[in-house]
Amino acid sequence: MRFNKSEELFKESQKYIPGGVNSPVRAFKAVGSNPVFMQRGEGSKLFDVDGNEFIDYIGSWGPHIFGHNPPFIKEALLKAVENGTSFGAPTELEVQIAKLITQMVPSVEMVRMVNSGTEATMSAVRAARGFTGRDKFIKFEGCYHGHADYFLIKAGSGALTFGMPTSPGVTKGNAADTLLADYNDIDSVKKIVAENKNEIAAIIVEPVAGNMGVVPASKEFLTGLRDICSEEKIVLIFDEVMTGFRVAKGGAQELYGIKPDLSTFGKIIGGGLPVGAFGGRKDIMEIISPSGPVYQAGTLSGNPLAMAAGYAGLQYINNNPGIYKLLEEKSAYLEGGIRSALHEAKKNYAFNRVGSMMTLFFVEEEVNNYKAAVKSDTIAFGKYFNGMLNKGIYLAPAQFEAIFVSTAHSDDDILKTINAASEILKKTE
Ligand code: HOZ
Repeated sequence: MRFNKSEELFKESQKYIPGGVNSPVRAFKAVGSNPVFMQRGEGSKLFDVDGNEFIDYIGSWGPHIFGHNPPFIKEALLKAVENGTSFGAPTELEVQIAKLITQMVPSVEMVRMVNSGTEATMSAVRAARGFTGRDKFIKFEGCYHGHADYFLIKAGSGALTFGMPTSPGVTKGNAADTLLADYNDIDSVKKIVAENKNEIAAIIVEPVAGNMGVVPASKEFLTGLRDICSEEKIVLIFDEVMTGFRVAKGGAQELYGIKPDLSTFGKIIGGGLPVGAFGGRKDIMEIISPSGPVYQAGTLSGNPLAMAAGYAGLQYINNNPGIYKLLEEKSAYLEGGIRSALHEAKKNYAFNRVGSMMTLFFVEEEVNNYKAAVKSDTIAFGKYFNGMLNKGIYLAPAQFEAIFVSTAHSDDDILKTINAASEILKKTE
């Protein structure tokens, strides 16, 4: 494959944009190559500026559960744009989407729209702090909740990929209120809670971690968190920015049967447009301005274009519950094929999957937390990634990320992916 035009654009972009990209992971730094500049997405495919075609497993990092540019979302957007792009005033659509979310995710009694997952998580923590009158919160090593200062402490995703899980620019004061526990280790949480009695506002967790690669929480762990939060009057926040409407209609909380106090969403909720949301118990949500004193605002929040795309997507999911069975079948087919390819290549790498989110870890031991994930051979992963890219398979360009299957991936797409993996894994030392 040739990437001449992408190479040229990357040279040019580095003059004007830090690192040449508007978000770090997409720079391909972690896999020792340069980013591919994309031009168009359709169904399961992405097409780049050099005319190359890829089977895409990033799906804009999760939102494209139906593949790129599904007709019903495109139609909804085109219709909405006829009426204008932004009002900074309430619309009927905001009421409809809020109502639909509360129906699809029963723990969400009230919801506030924002513009990204980062805004959702930072607002949820602020709400929890305002509600409890406490400052500290617990997060887990390797979990990523966006880039607000106090989350960038032992964070996942790009922060972990680029070896800066704790970011410069975060003040000691900010860091002091972030308490770190080990994912899937309830004793580490109990210890911190005992040492900080009546000082912890919230525990925030990805119920299926997606930002140290895919690492599911055990049911016992999440149940343990629920019990501790109820006993200690701590607000339990599920960060479902990746898992919401992706692993089940009601998100990971439906899969596990556990009700958080607050949840955060992003990705699918905007149908591919920049949207996030946080919601949950009415008594907590009513602390948010203007019904309560905790300030939270945004001119573009509930933007009519974003709401139109998001509502079309959520309605489709709500009316077609069969899509999760379809996603499971496609994803299981891909998992089975990759596992066979690993077996043929005599590699015993860990493969974690929850529904249509998955990660192949280049480490021959079970990955159930951050410490295990970071043992992965990222050099070998880089070789695998570049080998797959050259065969037209577009994976997440970092070990500590998820790949996503959409309803648009055909059996033929998946078979091509398995065949490519089988060839590349045999060559990857
Ligand atoms: N936060 C995304 C990965 N979990 C990366 C988004 C991007 O770089 O575009």
